Amino acid sequence: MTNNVTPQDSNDRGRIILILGDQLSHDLSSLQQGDRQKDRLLMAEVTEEASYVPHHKKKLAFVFSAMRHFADELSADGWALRYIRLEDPDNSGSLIGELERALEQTPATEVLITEPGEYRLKEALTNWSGPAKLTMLEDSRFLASHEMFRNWVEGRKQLRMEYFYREMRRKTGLLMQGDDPEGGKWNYDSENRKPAQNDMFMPKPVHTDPDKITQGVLALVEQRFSSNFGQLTPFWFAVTRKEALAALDHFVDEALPLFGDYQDAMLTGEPFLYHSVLAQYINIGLLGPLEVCLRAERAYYEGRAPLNAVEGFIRQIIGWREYMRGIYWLNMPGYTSMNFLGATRDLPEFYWSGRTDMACMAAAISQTRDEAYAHHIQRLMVTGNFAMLAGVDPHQVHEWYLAVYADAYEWVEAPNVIGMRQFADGGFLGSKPYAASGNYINKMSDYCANCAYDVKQKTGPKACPFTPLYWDFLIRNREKLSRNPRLMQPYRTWDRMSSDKQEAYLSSARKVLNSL
Ligand code: FAD
Ligand code: DLZ
Ligand code: SF4
Repeated sequence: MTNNVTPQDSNDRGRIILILGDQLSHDLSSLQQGDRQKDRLLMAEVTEEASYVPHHKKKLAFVFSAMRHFADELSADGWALRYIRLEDPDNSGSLIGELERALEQTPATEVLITEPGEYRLKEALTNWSGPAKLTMLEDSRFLASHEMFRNWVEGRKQLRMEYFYREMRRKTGLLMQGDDPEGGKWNYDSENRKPAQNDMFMPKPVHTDPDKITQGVLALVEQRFSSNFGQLTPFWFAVTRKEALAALDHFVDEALPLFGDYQDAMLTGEPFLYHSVLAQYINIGLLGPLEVCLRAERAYYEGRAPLNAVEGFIRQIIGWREYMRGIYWLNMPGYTSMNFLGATRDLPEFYWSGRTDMACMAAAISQTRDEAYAHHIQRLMVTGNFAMLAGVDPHQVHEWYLAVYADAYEWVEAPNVIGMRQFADGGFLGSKPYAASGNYINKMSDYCANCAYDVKQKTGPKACPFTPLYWDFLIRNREKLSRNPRLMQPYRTWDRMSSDKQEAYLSSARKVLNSL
């Protein structure tokens, strides 16, 4: 990748700067290096990007509307911009097709692009041999460059996010007092595991009314993607930087103070609790990860939010988010087809319909359908946990997550799903599979109280399906997992059970699996 391109490098015909749908940042490296007088911008809505997985309708509307608003801002800023809409009759359907069409109509000697977030597109562009030289710039919106991550990885036997996170705290200076972490501890997670009650005040994320542009996009999505998953309206996402900043302010003022305490809680009818609902804005470029963290840090220093909340929030962004990206690029290609546990079951149909008697699954899936959103613990401990316990093919699980969430891009989704969630990478990312029975869900939510199954029953037709599946998962994968030090205890517990009890678990699990 080249970092030092100047306008003088190109000849009189100027350059084309291709801006992707998740690169909607005015400080994007390609825009920073561009020349308003000579260069031309290209943005294109294309079928290929809109259908590499069957994206949720709200995600499609969000991306297209944010792209159109960003294009208007760039034009107002004095850039010459070619914007191709999805409904344009000459639209070739792919980004490369649109690049070639733009070059045919107005030749240029160079194409400038900030590195795409996904391997698939980076490969396609890198291998492109069109009539212009292609220069790819690093994506400086991330806080850890590829080089920094590779250096951090080098020589380590084990990669653990916690140590990477400490590096990132030092690098950014966030919540640091000299060389020491604010408050004396790096991580306050042990304070962040309270279950929530439904009489608590829950701040709702800011709802932005669709303007004319968004209304046009909503009609387009309804017309072109009517059979895609998800509820299109009410549509309330922010689609401009200004609106996303308002959403950030609202989160910091209203929800951040309790973000930490209830980070792992789940509650019927409360899809957002104290979560920020900002990932879609950060991932598309409307907000920068550092500015988001700085706002949260300021709230702490001004006494408006406690340390456990602010540290927890900042860790998700400079820790997990950057770490996931590093893991992705370290392992691509190939990461998305890993299947360490050899799981082959098809994704059950109810992941799309939400029709299941399991109250926790129905809640997580129906809110995913309505909002293109579920918070971390729902993704991790409900839908993802069930898929792993049931032995669902991790690639199908990956494609589901990539499709259904407004914040889903492969660079962040795949490490979360293939690595952290499904253990399909065999422990490259996490030290053990996150397998949990119904007890965990019962402790952290109120779902079980309204479920057709009984979380207290361990076996039999009324038993919570998670519990027999948990044991079945461990036994099914014993050869691959039993040497994992963090799983010794459950295997010892199993071995101490009577054979009748063991058989009761396994036969209950078989019945659940046969019913899927
Ligand atoms: P909050 O709970 O408010 O967290 C604050 C911010 O921290 C988020 O906005 C996000 O930017 C960041 N963050 C938190 N956890 C993670 C994480 N594990 N990895 C990366 N960033 C994190 N996140 C995505 O952005 N896109 C995805 O496609 C995605 N897929 C996931 C799939 C699974 C199976 C799991 C377990 C997690 C996934 N995550 C994904 C991480 C996390 O669930 C979402 O970032 C979060 O739920 C978004 O909601 P929020 O903005 O309210 O987050
Ligand atoms: C997600 C998405 C969608 C739905 N549509 C477009 C599009 O029409 N044009 C575009 O440039 N980008 C789109 N995107 C975002 C891209 O898929 C994203 O840039 C790549 O996956 C790389 O991260
Ligand atoms: Fe989910 Fe089991 Fe609780 Fe039902 S009983 S809500 S299936 S954890």
